Amino acid sequence: MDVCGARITVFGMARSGLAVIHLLKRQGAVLRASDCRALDQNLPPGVDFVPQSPEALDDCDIAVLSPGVPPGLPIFQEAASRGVRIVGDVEAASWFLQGPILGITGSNGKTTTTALAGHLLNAAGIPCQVGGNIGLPLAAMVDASRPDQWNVLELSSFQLETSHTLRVRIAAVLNITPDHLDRHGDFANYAAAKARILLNQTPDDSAVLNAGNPAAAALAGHAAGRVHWFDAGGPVQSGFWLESDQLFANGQAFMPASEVRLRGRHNIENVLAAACCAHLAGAPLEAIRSGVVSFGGVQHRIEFVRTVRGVDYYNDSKATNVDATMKAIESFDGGLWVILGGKDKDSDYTVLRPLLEARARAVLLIGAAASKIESRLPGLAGLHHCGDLANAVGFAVAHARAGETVLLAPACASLDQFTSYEHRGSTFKELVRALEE
Ligand code: UMA
Repeated sequence: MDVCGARITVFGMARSGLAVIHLLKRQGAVLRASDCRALDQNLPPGVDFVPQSPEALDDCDIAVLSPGVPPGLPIFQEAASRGVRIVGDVEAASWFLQGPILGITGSNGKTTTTALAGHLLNAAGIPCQVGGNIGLPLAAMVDASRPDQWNVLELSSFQLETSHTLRVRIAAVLNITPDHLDRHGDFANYAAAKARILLNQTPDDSAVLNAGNPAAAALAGHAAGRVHWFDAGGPVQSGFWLESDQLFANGQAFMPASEVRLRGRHNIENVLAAACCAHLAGAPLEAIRSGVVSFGGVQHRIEFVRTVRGVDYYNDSKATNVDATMKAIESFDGGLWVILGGKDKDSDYTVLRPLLEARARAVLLIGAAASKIESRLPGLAGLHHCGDLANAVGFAVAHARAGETVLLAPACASLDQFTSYEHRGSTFKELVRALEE
């Protein structure tokens, strides 16, 4: 793609937008930067800043949107009617990326699966770099990309909805459950954004789908590539599965599930998906087994923090939706003090009731969504309004007994009280680390 001389406005000046600015500048584009807030970043010489307004689109050929900038905003509808091409950061970066893409999407588990897939390729000595929604913008990966190196990418619905020519050679869809409905409007739109990971596949490519998740499995009908299944519920026709506590690859047992260090059945699904992707990229089963055994997980995903006076503390700040929170709760047998709340995403909290009744000693509510969550769980025993994380941890310290577990798994976005889920998780860990024995 030749963008030399093209007039491009990049919207959203955080990690992705800035990386796109630097990439496109090197490609000779004429750039403008825009944001809905005041700029607190340094722009490269020759790049002007224009606040997010129709003027930012004057004389513009292409608008590049950072993932957090919704393409449904009126300004972008106007842009489209003016003939401006609207693309996301991943699409723009993909024009210049070398090497094949192994892409992973899903409502939950994609960061763990992406990190593990990269780890498995490393274990097998297969060159790769890892990035995308996991925290490294694709535009920042272009320079290091090579034709013989895999780009292992976590891809979000935000990034996929604005991708048009992106070709994902090995595309995994882990699960599709309601999330980001405030942005996508309804579940059908959200699922359609996820499905775009298969958009430009050819018969030479592979779709890796979760047979146990109906919305993910339904994508088989849209796959132009070969379909490979994974299933934590038993054998599948072609692919990876769990049966009798053994992980199988196309009929061959390759490791016991007990060797997986990550908690929870959902993490068995993540391991099966990552293993299937890595195998398709050329990793032998022995290397996959040793890679799985040496993988200790990623931060903010059911991350063990510390035991204080017999009480275990786990940080699952990445549980930013109801489904992730359910999976986190299911990973423990009971005795839970669950910290819930944050910025609501138009979520249905009523589905949490059976699990909370079965496994939670108490629910500690924080953040803007606290009252809504309470109203959706009327009469649930053990609900306490704590306001913020420090009070929730303080309450748990005062009341939890040895053998119980305090679990931050908020089912909400973090942005009412924190800058990101990472900020929320780090704050939790600091609070817990500061507790006295
Ligand atoms: N902004 C505008 N106009 C708007 C809205 C926002 O200008 O209408 C501006 C904000 O003022 C801010 C900037 O956009 O300056 C923020 O952009 P961004 O949210 O895209 O932030 P990045 O730092 O570039 O992070 C993005 C992803 N963020 C989102 O999708 C919300 C990161 O995923 C990703 O790691 C990073 O790119 C690198 O690829 C985070 C995330 O929460 C982890 N993702 C969601 C999820 O996992 O559920 C999808």
